[in-house]
Amino acid sequence: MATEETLVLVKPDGVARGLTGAILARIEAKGYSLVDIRLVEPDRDLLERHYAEHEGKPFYEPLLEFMMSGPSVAIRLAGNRVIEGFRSLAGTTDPTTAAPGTIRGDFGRDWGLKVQQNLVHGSDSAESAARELAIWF
Ligand code: DAT
Ligand code: MG
Repeated sequence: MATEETLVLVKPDGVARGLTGAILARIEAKGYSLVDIRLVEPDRDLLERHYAEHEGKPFYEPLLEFMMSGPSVAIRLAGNRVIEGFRSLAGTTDPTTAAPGTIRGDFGRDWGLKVQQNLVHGSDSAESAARELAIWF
């Protein structure tokens, strides 16, 4: 049993579209535990730290602008292999090709935008989770 914690974000598109409850319902139905939850309006400094690995990529500036366009719901989530498990629930990055049954596959839209408005973030490793949780909480 490998109980872990991960950072989940319901991003500004998810909050603005009123999908926070639907996304939380899937997380709870899976059996993961909400350890902490808060509404955050991140500033540029926070987002530069969160997305440091993407600095310089073509979608970096649009990504930061999008993430500053409204509040996100930040969740400290715990569970057995939750890091991998939540990313599986979320689906692949591009909502156009994310599998049906996943959050991004079921709710994500293809607007042909410069940045993927794909509803959620989930940490991609134990190292990322520890780093990101310290940034958002
Ligand atoms: P993920 O959120 O699936 O971990 P990521 O870490 O590679 O994906 O990228 C962070 C975010 O940046 C992602 O959720 C949406 C945006 N993004 C990534 N790749 C992109 C691309 N090729 N075009 C537009 N936006 C992109
Ligand atoms: Mg990522």
